[in-house]
Amino acid sequence: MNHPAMQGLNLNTPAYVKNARLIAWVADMVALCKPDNVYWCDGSDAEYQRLCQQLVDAGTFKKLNEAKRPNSFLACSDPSDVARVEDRTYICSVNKENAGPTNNWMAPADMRSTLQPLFDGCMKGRTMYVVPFSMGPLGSHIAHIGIELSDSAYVAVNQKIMTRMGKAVYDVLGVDGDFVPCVHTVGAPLAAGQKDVKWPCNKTKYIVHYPETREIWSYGSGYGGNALLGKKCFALRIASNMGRDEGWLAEHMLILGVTNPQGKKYHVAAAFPSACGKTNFSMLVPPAGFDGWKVTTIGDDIAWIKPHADGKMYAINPEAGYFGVAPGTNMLTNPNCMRSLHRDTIFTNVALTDDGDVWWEGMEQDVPGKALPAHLIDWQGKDWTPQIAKETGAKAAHPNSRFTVAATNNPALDHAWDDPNGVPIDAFIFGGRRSTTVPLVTEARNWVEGVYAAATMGSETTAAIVGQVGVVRRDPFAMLPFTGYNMSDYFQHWLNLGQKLEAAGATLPRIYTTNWFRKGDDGKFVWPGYGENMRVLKWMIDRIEGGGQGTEHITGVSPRYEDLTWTGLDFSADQFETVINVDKAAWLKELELHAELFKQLEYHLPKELGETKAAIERRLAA
Ligand code: SAT
Ligand code: MN
Repeated sequence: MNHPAMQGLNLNTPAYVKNARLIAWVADMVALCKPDNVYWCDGSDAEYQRLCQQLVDAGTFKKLNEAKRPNSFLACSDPSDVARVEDRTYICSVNKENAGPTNNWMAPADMRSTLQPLFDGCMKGRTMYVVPFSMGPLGSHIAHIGIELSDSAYVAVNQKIMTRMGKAVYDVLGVDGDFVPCVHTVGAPLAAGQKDVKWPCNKTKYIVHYPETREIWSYGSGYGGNALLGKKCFALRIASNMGRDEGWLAEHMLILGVTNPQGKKYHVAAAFPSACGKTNFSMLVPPAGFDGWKVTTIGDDIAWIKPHADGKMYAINPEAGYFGVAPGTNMLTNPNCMRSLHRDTIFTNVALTDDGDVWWEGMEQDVPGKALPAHLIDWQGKDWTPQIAKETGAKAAHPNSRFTVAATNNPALDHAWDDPNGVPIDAFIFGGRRSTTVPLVTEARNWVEGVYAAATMGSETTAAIVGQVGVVRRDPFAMLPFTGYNMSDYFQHWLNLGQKLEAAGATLPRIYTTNWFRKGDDGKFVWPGYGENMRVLKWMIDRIEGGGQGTEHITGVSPRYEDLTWTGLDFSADQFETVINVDKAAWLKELELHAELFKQLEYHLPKELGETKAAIERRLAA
């Protein structure tokens, strides 16, 4: 073997790293990727500052105006590398059936021989960063450790914010602890003397998961979920496999706490597809008329949920920061988020103002009549003026532009956000983005009906994925791109877990579906959304407490106009009808789409789902 020792490259392994499997794996990866240097991240603030400065010197980062946005940076990516690449994402399980029809699959041996020549020498001229991280509070029985090897300093600094990253991970790992190996390269080796570009990446991209051996290999992209491997790759695709094997859930869900004026607290976990407002919902500010209500954030994107001995399901946020969508975020839509971004933030693909601050579309929507900035540098480094935007439609910020910020910056952070035991979940919400058909909110009458609703959820695509925006597709549990095994087996796992807990006498969390996105005849959203979603949240809590009323229909129970609290909002019964009504003709069409999905997922599809569909059809026909 072409070992690094034989090439004369020192691994520089720090004395505090004692895990034999880790050291051997790093040596193997160094031999394969052939970096010029190996750097073991310790996660210290000094290291963060040093790496950020290095990124500034390399032109990847621009330091923002220290007076306006202290300790913050802007990175602008290559225009070809701006979002997750679902068509390049693979689940390489031993058997094709285990990846299922919703995942790209290649036999592990074939994928390994495809990747081998790509990774061979892929880090030449670069430094390999060894990034130790814990998904979940360090040492929590729900948490897991990952080690990411990356040739991107951008990844290292983002991981410092997004995860519990640093030296302390090695104390938990010990000499023989387990970790998920994650290898990442931008796929842009440098020849001797070759000048680097600001955002190295490769046209060829592979985001690869080996579920049985719990490995992640990512090639060619430096962006978001393609490169920050703790997030979608580990915390969802690999962790969903762990959860299935070990009896827990890895979900694409925010987690929030909501406290009523009497001081009683509830916890809700809510799944929405990427870029559909999870961050906003997790930081919700109750509107006028909701004095004494408080919403606090535990997580904004991912939940790991385990049943405990008391029969309740407890959730932790495996992440430690938010990688949220910038456009549309403002003091009206999400004031807590805007306050989080005041300092210590990495922005990616937003626009730069002439005074060294950031801007994005929808940032100042809250100030009526406020003029647009007269001049900006857009995310591609070009001049932007309102005139240019008018003439060409050019966006100053990319629609999938992001901020990376620590959870601890969030003024609405829940005091239990870091609790190793997690928080007990009272309700699950599944929200699609649909301009028609699906009502504002529906409560499932039981667990199976809830699983059916989540499994058949549809949503219009957003800029978070490379491809066409606004296309309705089935997105079961908002997990279509993230379930790391056969989708029907995943449905079965949900059913089994519910059944097991119910049989043990537990009260299961209620399951709701929501749709904030219905449009009127004028093509505009009817429901005001954002803080006003509190009205829906309160109805759910009323239902949990046994007082909330509603009306039964084909897929569950929805509120009537009089069942929601309207104080402080001018929203008519007619408008409510537009967002809540269940149209028979539309649902007949909708059920055809469910049938299509079930046909695709036929292999191992739980029979309960077919039965639930038949029951809906009977109610429709009645
Ligand atoms: O790019 S990420 O995967 O981190 C964001 C998302 O698509 O939700
Ligand atoms: Mn997400």
